[in-house]
Amino acid sequence: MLSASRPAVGPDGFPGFEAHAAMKAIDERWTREQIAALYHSPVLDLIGRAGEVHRRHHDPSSVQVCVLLSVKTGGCPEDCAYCPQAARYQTAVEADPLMALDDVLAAARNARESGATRFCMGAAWREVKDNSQFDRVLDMVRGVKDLGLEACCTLGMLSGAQARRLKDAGLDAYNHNLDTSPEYYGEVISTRTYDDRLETLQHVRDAGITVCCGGIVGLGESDDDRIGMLHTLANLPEPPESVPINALVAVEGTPLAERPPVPIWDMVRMIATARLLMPDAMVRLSAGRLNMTESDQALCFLAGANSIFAGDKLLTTPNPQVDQDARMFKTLGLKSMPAAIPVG
Ligand code: SAM
Ligand code: DTB
Ligand code: SF4
Repeated sequence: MLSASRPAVGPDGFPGFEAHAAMKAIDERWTREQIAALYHSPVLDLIGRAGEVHRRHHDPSSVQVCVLLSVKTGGCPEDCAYCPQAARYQTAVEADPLMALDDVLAAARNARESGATRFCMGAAWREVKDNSQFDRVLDMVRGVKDLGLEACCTLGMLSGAQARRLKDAGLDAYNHNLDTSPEYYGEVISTRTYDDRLETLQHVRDAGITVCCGGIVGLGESDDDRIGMLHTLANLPEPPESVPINALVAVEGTPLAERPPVPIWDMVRMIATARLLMPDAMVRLSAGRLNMTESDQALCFLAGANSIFAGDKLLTTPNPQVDQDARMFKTLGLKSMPAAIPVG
């Protein structure tokens, strides 16, 4: 089923993968063993190889700037252990109902003026319901598209029909993260399953919306769990166009509040391995940049990251200031990428 798009050999320049690749089952583009070999290779070598692949598939000086907006905040019935928006944890996040259309479009206009080309709207929902709130989100998508921005939503689980309505409204991308490996998922979330996530991803794909799917480093998962998540992503029937790699933002009141910060080398290994497995994807250095120095982030760009979320807030947690990112772009010689998806 997947053999058509399966590469005959491993990542360009990695010797010793040919025989292994030829022996693999046809429904698997990448084996866990291959991914583990990449992930565990000496880190400078891994960065170098990923950088080569990055340069072959993308302009390495171009970084897409995305802006997030929480259009419906907090009060979520799910129990994701990392999330400050889950109603069951006592966090500083205050629940807010679905924003008014005009306020969302004003934020999108600001995002465009600050140089962003992709606008991502998040809602703290378990799933989308067919009601007037969904109708309003569809209007938000139409409005964001009219501004010439790529439009992305992350709203929880979706049916096939809901995905088609989002597509008809002009949605470019849907973010729905797998977060971790299938084995570790139950340690982090109990109110839905990995298969629920995969089902929504399939609805998104079937509707012709591009898939944005990644995960979080620092949940207490093992290297094997990180490899397991990348294995799932790289072997989806079609790999995601967009892969956000988040470092956990440990928020007081959540069960993961005391998790130690993620070592930068773990982020680098995840990003570089994702880049090698999914050469054409946008690999997004997502949550957690506030704890990273400029040089930490430079390592992530060298390893193949080519997008960030900008603006002083992610969904509910702080993010570097816009002028700080502007200085970083100048120092590193990076430029803001035009919209990757044709707009208008
Ligand atoms: N409710 C929807 C859902 O879960 O799909 C959409 C919003 S949810 C906040 C979007 C993603 O943000 C999650 O899948 C998770 O990967 C990421 N996220 C949430 N809290 C985070 C945290 N504290 N640190 C890092 N990433 C986080
Ligand atoms: C993704 O993978 N990371 C973004 C976006 N997709 C929606 C969200 C990060 C949220 C971090 C915690 C917060 O600010 O609430
Ligand atoms: Fe709800 Fe999404 Fe947070 Fe989970 S990650 S608690 S589904 S808002």
